[in-house]
Amino acid sequence: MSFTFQDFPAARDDLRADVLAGLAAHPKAIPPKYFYDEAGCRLFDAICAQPEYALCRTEQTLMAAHLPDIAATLGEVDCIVEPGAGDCTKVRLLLDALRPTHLTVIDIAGGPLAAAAQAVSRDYPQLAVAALAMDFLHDLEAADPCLPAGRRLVYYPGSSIGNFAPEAATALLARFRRLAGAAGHLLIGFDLKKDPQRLHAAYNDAAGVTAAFNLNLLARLNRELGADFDAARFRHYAFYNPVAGRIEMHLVSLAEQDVHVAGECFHFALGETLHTEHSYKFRCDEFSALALTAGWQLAGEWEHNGFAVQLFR
Ligand code: AVI
Repeated sequence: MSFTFQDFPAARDDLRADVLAGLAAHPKAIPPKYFYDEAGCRLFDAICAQPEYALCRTEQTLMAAHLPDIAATLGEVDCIVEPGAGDCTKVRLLLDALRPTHLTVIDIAGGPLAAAAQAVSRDYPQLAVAALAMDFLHDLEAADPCLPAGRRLVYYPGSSIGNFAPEAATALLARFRRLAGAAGHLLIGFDLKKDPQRLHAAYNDAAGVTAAFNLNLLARLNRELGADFDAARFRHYAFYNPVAGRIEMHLVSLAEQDVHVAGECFHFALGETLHTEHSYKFRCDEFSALALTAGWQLAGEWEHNGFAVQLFR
């Protein structure tokens, strides 16, 4: 059994600078990666358990059903790399099916990542596990020297790619292409376009968990940047925009108000929005075309109940 942990503090994101720039922009916006403090991670897990938000359950079902076929299409894999691996649950299924010699998991939350990766290492004694604490959006390339040569598989499940605008998504896929190397593959999961009512419901669950997840961002800014947001004066607002093919998530100001963040004052007009997330939905042909522009060739495709997984080489 081998387990290594490497910290890349220089590659960490900068909450203060990003939030101040986002609040000074028009319209105001904060990158969705800042949802995921400890409470945000717990709330996201709770979202995945809501009856309206089927995305995570559907991907699990799809993977379990099609794994033998996915493995057969992939062939031999030496190393699996998972950016944004979180608690390393999803990759376990792949380890069982593909039996690689190496696993590299990457996440910005170093503590939880190290614990999860160590548990994987205990359960798979033949596997060399490396955990890299870094913000891969800043510095994915720093992971390259930590990976063994050979057939690499980049695994990016959960429709996380949908949280990037098309240009940024293409750029990230191109970086995955370089990281995978000439013999490498990409296995990626994404949410499909479907009945807008179903999409709308998924981001407006009856229990209000998605609303709490969205508003938790303000609590995080109050705690970590000494801000004075009053969450009761903002409304969670999420809707499907069929023209852009995305869910848009906002916090709408219910009053004219001033908010102080890290010593700076920001004015919100009544009804002004703080944009917190885009969640793009795709058709299969749309997504493979996007990946093609990033240098990936479609090698396989599996679909289940409004969710898809595509394999690229
Ligand atoms: C992580 N990501 C794929 C989720 C999504 O559906 O875009 C985040 C989320 N936001 C609200 N609900 C879930």
